[in-house]
Parts: sequence; C-alpha cells; structure tokens
Amino acid sequence: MSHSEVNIIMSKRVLVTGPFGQIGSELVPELQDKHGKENVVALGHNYIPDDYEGVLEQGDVKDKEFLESLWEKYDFDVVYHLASLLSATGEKRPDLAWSVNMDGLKNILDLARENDNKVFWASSIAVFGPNTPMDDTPQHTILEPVTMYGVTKVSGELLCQYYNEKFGLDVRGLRYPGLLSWKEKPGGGTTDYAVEMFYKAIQGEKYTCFVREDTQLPMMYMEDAIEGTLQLMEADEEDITIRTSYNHSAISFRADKLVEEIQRYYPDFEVEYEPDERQKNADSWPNSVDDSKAREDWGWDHKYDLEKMAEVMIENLEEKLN
Ligand code: AKB
Repeated sequence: MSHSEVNIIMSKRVLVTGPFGQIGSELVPELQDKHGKENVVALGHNYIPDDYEGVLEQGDVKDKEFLESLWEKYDFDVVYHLASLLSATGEKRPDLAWSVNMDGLKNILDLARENDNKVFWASSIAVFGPNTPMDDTPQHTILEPVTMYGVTKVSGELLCQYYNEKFGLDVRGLRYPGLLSWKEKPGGGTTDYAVEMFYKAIQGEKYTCFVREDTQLPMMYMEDAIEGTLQLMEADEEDITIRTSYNHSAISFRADKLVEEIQRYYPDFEVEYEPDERQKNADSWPNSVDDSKAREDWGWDHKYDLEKMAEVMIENLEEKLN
C-alpha cells in the first residue's frame, strides 16, 4: 500500500464549528496538518476571514436541517464543537446564549449519535460559581454558576455525560481556563483583559482594566490548550473517566501580577483599574483549578508558565503589530 493510500485510510473527516474564534483559528490548522486540508470542514457563521484556506461552509449550529445536509455531504467522523457565546456576551444576550450554546450542542450531539461520531466539546471554568471552593478547585465539586454562559456550560456538560451513558456516544470535553494567544483576539469573554493588556503595552498605550488588580483566575497559553485538546481526543477510550468535562489547568495569576510581568519588557506600561459588570463573573470563578484527573487519565501536562507565556506573547505580538 502506498504512503498516500495509508494516509487516506487513516484520515478522518472532521467538522469544526466556531472555527474562526480564538480556539478554532489555531485548532483548524493543526487538524488540517493532521487529517489533510481537504478533510477538515470549517463551519463559520457571521465572521469568515478573507485569508482562510480550506473547506468552508457557512451556517448556523441552531439550524438542524442545515446541519443534516452537511452530514449528508461530508459524512463526518469527528466533530470539534466550539461555537458558543462567551460569558460577557452571554450576560448581554442571555436568550441567544441559551439557544446557541444549548440547541447548538443538542443538534451536534444528536447528529453525532446517529452517525457514530466522536465529539469534542468546549466547556469552561464558568461552570463553577461563588459556592465552589476557590483554590485548587476539584474536578467533582459544587457547580452553581451565576452567569448564563456558566448555566449553559453546566447543562451542556450534563447533556454530554447523558449521551455517553445512554447512547454510548464518545464525547469528550475540557473546562478551559482563560486562554491567551497572540494570533486571534478573544471576543465577548471575561478573561479577555489578559490578552488586551499585551496589545496595549506593545502599542504604547495605557490600559484601563475592567477587573480589579487582585482578580486571580486560571489561565493558559493557547499552544497548551490546543495540545491538551488533541491529546484528549487521541486518548484511548477506556482511559476517559470523565464525560462531563475535564478540569484543564496551567497557570493562575492576579491581574496586577500580569502587569508586573509585562512591565519587565515595557517598564512604562501603565494600567488603571475600572471594574465593570464583568467583575461579577470573574469573582464567581476559581483562583486555580486542580486538573489531576486529566493528568492521571491521559497524561496532560502544560508547557507554558507565566514567564514563558509572556515572552512568546510579546515576541510574536511585537512582530505582528509593528
Ligand atoms: C470567558 O471569559 O468567558 C471565557 C471562559 C473562561 O470560558 N474565556
């Protein structure tokens, strides 16, 4: 058998929803490398970048008939379901957050079940709430979120677990922390301030931070998040013991500690703190998360600490912005 024939047999047809968001825009190229550009279908909705190279479809995850037509056209094997409204947008548009996050997920799970697919779904630290232990938050703990985004993530986790237990669907998920990347800006989240700080420092501008200086949240460099996602999806099925979503953690820092780190490169960088409604979301989330289950079950380990993350963010953003 030739090398290309082996590749065709091993390649999977992959659907990515939310492909042009913060996670998707870095996950899609990795999946294209792995499975071949022609085998990865990006399902965009409102925003499609002009320079996207690959198989593209445009539509709404809430539209089940449209999704069915995609399955008929491409006969998917694997789905990465990333399309979601985040915490800040979710508070502004709770009805839309519910329908995109819940109806979208249910449609994907139903089609994946009918077609015997494997599914990745993005959960978040937003599943936690003010009654959750704040430090080293365990995998199994109180889940009483106070944001609509968090409500949809807890409900989504339970739905994933239900589809696994009831129908045997191989669905896997991660509770992502705040993600930092220089490639694509986040949008509509609470942890966005961490990325915004880097932009302002490099552009030589003062930053008005929308959370207090003592706000501490779990965070992760995007390369680690992508690595963890692929690792989870490649793990043997019998090693997956969590079907809600795994705690997934790397670093944790206060807003003012990040400022200090950036000031090592930009000593004149100034920040003032003007907390807005997003502070409430941040206050309801943990300081740090215990992800030992992910480490035990499928060997998760992060590579980037605060210093290394800040170094690569600055190095790459300087090149991008200047
Ligand atoms: C947000 O801030 O809404 C997201 C998240 C933590 O899921 N980055």
